[in-house]
Amino acid sequence: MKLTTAGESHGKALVGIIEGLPSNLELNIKLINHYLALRQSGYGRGARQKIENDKIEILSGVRNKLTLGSPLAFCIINKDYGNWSAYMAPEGCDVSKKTLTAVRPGHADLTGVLKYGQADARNILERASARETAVRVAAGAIARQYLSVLGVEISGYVKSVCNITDPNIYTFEELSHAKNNPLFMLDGNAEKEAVALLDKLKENGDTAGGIIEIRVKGLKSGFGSCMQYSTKLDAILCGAVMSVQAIKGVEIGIGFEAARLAGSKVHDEIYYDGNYRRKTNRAGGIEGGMSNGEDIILRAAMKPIPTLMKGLDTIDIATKQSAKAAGERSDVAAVCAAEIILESVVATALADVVSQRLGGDNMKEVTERYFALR
Ligand code: EPS
Repeated sequence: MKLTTAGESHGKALVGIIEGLPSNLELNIKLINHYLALRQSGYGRGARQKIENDKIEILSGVRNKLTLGSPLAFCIINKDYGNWSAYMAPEGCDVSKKTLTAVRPGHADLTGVLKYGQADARNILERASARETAVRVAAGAIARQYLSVLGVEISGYVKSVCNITDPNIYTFEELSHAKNNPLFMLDGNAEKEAVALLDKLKENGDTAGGIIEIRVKGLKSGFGSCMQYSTKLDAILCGAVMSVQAIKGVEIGIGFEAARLAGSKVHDEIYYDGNYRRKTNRAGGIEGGMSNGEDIILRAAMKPIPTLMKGLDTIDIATKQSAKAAGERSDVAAVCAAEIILESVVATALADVVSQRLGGDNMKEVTERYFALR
């Protein structure tokens, strides 16, 4: 199951093509739109989200709610294109009106213009923008529906915003409450502090990142492989997570903490009660590059958004003079969006791993093969 995305942030539309979906997967389109709306929500989002009302339009691969086994093509229309067609239209437009030359530290702007031979960083940022993640959320919502038939569920929450951290550990079921809260956090006190911090940062024209925890429940053991480096489940999931804009670190299970502890405090001891079980889950559900049947636990660090309203010191590439980086408009924090995006990319990567092991041209074959596994 492979996803290809296309689209510029202020172009006509974002586009996705998913290949490798089996036939007869029943899709709930409302659910896809629900996740798209969640991606747009959360405290700290900017003015763009008031313009957009992201909805999937399926163009091929589905008939009467059922997948056909053919490539599933879809688009999400950019409503803001109405305001940008004069500067973005492929048919011809005035590109001089919306140039960005005061390149933003931390964004793709400078390296992108040098690599692609551009004089205007807009030709870079339009594609590098995190708006592209709307496609990944829509695809993830489809992948989730495939996994859900197999009893595999994905959830998560925001663990930290900037330096404010929720120290608690939650059950998978408790995570479902997170999305009712303004910052998708579960600890009310931490969230209140985080909201106040974001308000202060906004006043100062600054931005914040955070830590997001994602969990997968119900995946049987043996997905991913120890036989070839490129097929290791942890490598695949970390790669998917790191491909999301602004993600700078990923850990699985106790992650970096494992480096500071003795082996006896790290590895999960095994017992047997009719099934093989582990006393703890510090490995985060993956051993030897394979799922071990425990919940997969993954945390990702998101850096602060690099578009700061107050502007950082930079160079204007048109004049080579010192300048303040372009402000545009910006989110103060997009940790809630990132939480939904990370659930989505994990779903898509996992659906690919599952479908590679099971094969199956239709959902009947897929489910029979999955439930026949030990
Ligand atoms: C985003 C849309 C963008 C930004 C943000 C993500 O909208 P605009 O550029 O029109 O304000 O809000 O993009 C970035 C953080 C970025 O660095 O490009 C979205 O829909 O998620």
